[in-house]
Amino acid sequence: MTPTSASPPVRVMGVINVTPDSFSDGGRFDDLTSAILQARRLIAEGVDILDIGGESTRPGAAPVGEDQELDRVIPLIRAIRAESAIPISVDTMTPAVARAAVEAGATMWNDVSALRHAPDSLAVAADLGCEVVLMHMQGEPGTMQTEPHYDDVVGEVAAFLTARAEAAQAAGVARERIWLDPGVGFGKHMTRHNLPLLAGLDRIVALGFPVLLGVSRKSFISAIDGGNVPADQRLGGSIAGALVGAAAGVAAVRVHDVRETVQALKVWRAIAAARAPAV
Ligand code: HH2
Repeated sequence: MTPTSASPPVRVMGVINVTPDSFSDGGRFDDLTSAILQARRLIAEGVDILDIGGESTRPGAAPVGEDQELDRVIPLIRAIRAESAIPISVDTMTPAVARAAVEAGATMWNDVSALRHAPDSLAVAADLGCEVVLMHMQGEPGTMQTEPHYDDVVGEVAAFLTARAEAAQAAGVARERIWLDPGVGFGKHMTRHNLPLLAGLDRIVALGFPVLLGVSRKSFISAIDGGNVPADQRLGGSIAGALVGAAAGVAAVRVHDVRETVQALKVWRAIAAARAPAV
């Protein structure tokens, strides 16, 4: 997709994991003070949305109890909201955490289970009236990378997301509040599934909902680049993925490196707009 001066810029969602074990920033922001400083830093770097998570979803991560998840995310959301109007998303599969987060000032529920994790997820999302991200995942976080299988990964992800968007609307979630996310790395073979999915992103965008894309620092970048690249050295691949998303028309990218991504998207947009015919 070639942007014009009229197309909205791709938004940048900055990740803050208040966890000891997230795959790339685990342990860095798991006390309130360092998490608040990181939020301020990402805001200064031009972030559009902050995504706050209190439970790692990496394969094999230990599940976290509801009370612990609340203790991790709610004070941070409150503290950010006390000093900024920045949109805040909460990355959780637990309806009670989403509810408390929205009460504390979050505006979006980012659910990697696409509102399937708890029996009341759909009803709570409808009741909260916030924006909701429905993400595709094959299997459960603990085991999803064991043997993922697809006959047609783009078609199956698109069909799943369509069905979840329909279920959300049937439960009372307003259509204009629904976002879709293809779930790169969630129950997908490193290259055989993630790469065709990224190459076919335009088909997910064509479903007609804003699309959020998360490729930042993910393992497939290391797999392509020799197989042994630590998470904090995957910036080049992360930016390549963000630009592929931008070209396919995603509405937002979920990233750890905000400043660099904001700059890459600005440059991409300026060049692409210069190529568009004058109107
Ligand atoms: N990826 C991660 C977590 N949440 N949410 C959405 N919507 N899309 C994603 O691609 C996505 C997500 C995994 O990344 P991270 O939060 O850095 O790691 P961890 O799950 O280990 O906390």
